[in-house]
Amino acid sequence: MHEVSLVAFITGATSGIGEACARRFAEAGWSLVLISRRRERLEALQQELGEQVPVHVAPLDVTDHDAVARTIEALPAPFSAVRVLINSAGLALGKGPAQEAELADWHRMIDTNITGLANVTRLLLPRLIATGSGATVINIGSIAGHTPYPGGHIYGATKAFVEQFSYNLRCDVSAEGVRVTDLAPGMTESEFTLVRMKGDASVVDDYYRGTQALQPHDVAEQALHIAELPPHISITRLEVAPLCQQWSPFTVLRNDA
Ligand code: NDP
Ligand code: 8X3
Repeated sequence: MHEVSLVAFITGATSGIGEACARRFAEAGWSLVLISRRRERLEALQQELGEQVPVHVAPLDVTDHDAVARTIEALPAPFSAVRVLINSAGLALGKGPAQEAELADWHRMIDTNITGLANVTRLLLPRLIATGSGATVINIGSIAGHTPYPGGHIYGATKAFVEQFSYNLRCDVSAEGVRVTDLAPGMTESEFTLVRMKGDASVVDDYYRGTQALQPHDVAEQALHIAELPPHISITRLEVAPLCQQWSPFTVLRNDA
């Protein structure tokens, strides 16, 4: 096995932005701890990236506090000095208006994007603080946390949580040498839309049609840049969107239509 170097702990590592971060950090020589629910994908990644760097994988659901605690507690010694945490596990469910949304979908977004992120962050903080200078938490927020849009309801609100939590966390841990960033992407082509549309691939093709959306590796490049900055530089929030994605003008509802 290769010698364990800087360790990046990445959630949501089996797809999209998290997977791209795993690949990009491995390319840059970082050792990896990879977290997600789908065991086969994690093991395939371990086999592939393990050719380059040491990789430890743990299949788990970030909403399961006890499983997260057990996994962090049981990290093999070489992987326990974590320098970077990337919280990428997350999802949106549904695109219809709030009044037609499934309440169960709202709960799942809150559980994953808020509770799951809080579980991993709180339980890993002692390790990041022990690493000290240069340690970094990169929370994958979203432009949806800042900019409202129809159908964004709970999803956007969970990402507003990610933004504010990142700022508040920074207040507490910067004296310990730990940096915190809200890395907020716009439209990124991944399994995100397939998950949001509950497996309806026809909607996915239509959504990305005629666009040049961000690719997960575009976001991973930003994450690596943030992690490898000199320890005195802290990017508080970085919003990155494809050029093709634009704000809307205000919509005015008229009663004479
Ligand atoms: P993907 O659907 O491609 O990836 C999501 C990842 O999260 C998967 O690896 C999935 O793995 C994991 N995951 C989901 N739920 C859980 C859970 N309960 N426990 C552990 N892992 C979980 O989407 P993206 O890569 O695009 O999304 C990553 C993050 O980026 C999300 O937080 C999303 O909100 C955010 N984002 C995405 C944008 C986009 O347009 N794609 C834009 C802005 C932000 P598994 O199923 O194996 O558990
Ligand atoms: C996902 C980005 O634009 O689909 O966070 O809401 S968007």
